[in-house]
Amino acid sequence: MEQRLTKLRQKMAEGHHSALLITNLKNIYYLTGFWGTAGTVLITAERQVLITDDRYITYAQSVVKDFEVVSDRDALSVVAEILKDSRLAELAFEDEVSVAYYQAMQAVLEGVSLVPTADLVMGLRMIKDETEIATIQRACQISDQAFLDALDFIKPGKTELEVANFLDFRMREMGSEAVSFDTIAASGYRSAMPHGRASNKVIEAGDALTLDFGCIYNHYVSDMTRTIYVGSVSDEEAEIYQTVLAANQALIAAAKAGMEYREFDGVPRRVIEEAGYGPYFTHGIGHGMGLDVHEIPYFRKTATDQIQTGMVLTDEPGIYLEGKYGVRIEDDLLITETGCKILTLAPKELIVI
Ligand SMILES: [Mn+2]
Repeated sequence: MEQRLTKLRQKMAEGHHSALLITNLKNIYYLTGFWGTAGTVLITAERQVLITDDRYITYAQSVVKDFEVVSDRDALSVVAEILKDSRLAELAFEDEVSVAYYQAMQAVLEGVSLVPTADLVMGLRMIKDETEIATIQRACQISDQAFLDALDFIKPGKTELEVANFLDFRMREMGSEAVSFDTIAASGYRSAMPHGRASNKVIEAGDALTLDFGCIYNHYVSDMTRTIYVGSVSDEEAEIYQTVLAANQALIAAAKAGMEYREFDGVPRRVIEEAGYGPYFTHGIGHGMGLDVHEIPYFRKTATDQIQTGMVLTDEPGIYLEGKYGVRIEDDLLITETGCKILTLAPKELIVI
């Protein structure tokens, strides 16, 4: 954690920021170890202060090591005082704050010039350290096992919600604290909806079933997708499945540090285009993940930034034939110097149950 603070101060210096206000609660957790709903962090060259309230103070004092911890429900007034004492007239802040919060800053921090910043802490969070990787790996193991167990549970006659609840419950039984997002269980024609949240639809023999789910383990997420077939699979569905799988695997074979963002998206997309299904792959290839299930980087077709060692990225190509069915296969990849390591290890061969 100390290293994270040192790196952040370097970035502050590069941007000529003498004081930085952090309000994103996950960024606060990343820097301090404090996890709560009331937290504000101020960092200057000499001081680092976490301001919370009385509900959290005992906990905060026990977990936060390198920060001054203050309890005050009026955090911005505390910030104003510190800036005044330190003779600082400028405050950088995270540009994701609400308009209402910005107006409160203007009112309480009168005379202080407010400088919006983007991705200062998120930029650090993009590269995972060993502890973070081990935690994400555990989250992935839990979702892998839940998927394997669900294969015995899924039968014609069950509803999508029953399957989603099964997955969610199994992941909690194995030590996860929550799901990463509302579990997607989309069967039959609904599998053509990339984000078909579980519904009361009954799963029937002959349905494709796409399950996109993940868990939160010690604050870090997993995010995986598998498509399986109930009872039988048609030739066209099998062809689409093999195409999506080939795209997913082409990226696994090619991904390594130094690859441009546009290639990270382009390599698997070309596999689908060459098979004639280009127009039916309607979303991006993936995203970064960690404390958030969607975090930088994202992959635009023109971006020439390079992926880096220590990024954890999803590889999730899909093909969706509206009104008929769809396929998506999603893995979580750790980028390394020479390639990538697959963190989600649930089977990917075409499964008919
Ligand atoms: Mn995803």
